[in-house]
Amino acid sequence: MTSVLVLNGPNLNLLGTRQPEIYGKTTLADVEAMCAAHGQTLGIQVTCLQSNHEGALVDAIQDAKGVYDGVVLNAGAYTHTSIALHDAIVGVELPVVELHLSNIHARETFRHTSFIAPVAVGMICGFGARGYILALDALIGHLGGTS
Ligand code: CA2
Repeated sequence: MTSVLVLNGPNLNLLGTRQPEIYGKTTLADVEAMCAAHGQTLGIQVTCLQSNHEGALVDAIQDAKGVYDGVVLNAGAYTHTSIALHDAIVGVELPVVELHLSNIHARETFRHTSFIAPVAVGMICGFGARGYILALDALIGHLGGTS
């Protein structure tokens, strides 16, 4: 069975608690439940992880090799800073779909740069929590599935 890791980075555990005008009212638990339910619809296994720590995210990407077929990654603010995450993605040679709740290109200029984008299959941003569903569909389509 196709297996996908949905990996969320720093502060995304706060989803739904603050800044709903930017990130919506959906909690991380809601997002993870949505991903699991959509995985069932697609007939794939979805595992969700979140960490506030860059090294733990690097470990999760490295550990994904041989376990998962691809990764949906919302690296949070590390998107804009982390060469380590960029290198980890290159290192594992797994397809990664970059995902952001907000439209990072319509926000502060420091959010316009992504160290993930050059090594991702593609990016989905600006569609809120629904973006996770779109990202799963995009990843399964990329892997040769039906979506
Ligand atoms: O739009 C996204 O998904 C982001 O990855 C979210 C990051 C931000 O640094 C990126 O530029 C874009 C921030 C996640 C913080 O989430 C919070 C949610 C509620 C309250 C406080 C933070």
